[in-house]
Amino acid sequence: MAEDQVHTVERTLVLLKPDALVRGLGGRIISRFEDAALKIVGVKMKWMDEEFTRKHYFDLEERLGAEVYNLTATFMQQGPVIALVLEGYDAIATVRKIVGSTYPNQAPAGTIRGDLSHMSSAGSVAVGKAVANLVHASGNKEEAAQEVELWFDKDELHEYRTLAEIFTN
Ligand code: IDP
Repeated sequence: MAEDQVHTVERTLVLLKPDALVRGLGGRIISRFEDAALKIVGVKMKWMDEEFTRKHYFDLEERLGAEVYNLTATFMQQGPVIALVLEGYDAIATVRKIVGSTYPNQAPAGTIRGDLSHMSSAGSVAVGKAVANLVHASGNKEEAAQEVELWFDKDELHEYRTLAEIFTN
């Protein structure tokens, strides 16, 4: 079997950003992950502060500049977020596919960002607003490991079998 056909069970971090919660979209967004057989193994609600935001987006300023970092940090601290650890086959790439690309106007229909973002969410440095794209999802294996560790203690992550796992094992 070619390496790219080997599917492994992974864990990834998802944040429902403040815009998702104020719009009452939490349940619908979580359902999309559950529909794709991603299992919730950790969940918490948190109000991010400056120090924690810096830890979470530790490389954003270097990647996209101070203005994008500052807009994003302010946006993320406007309200609480829900953090989830999702587990499943190829969870990191699967979640990114379900979430869609960063800029809502470029995210395809069928993705969370493509379907549920408002036009007014298309922020930019020019208009002085962060891109309000509802969800954060770890970008790769290294980021997923770092982010899960940042957000959750080991005893906050849970092991159990879904009905599908019980029937197939
Ligand atoms: P991602 O969330 O799709 O992985 P990143 O490049 O890691 O995208 O950017 C982190 C977050 O910063 C984005 O989700 C978005 O909320 C915000 N952001 C990214 N680029 C811009 C921009 O050009 N203007 C304003 N906010 C931005």
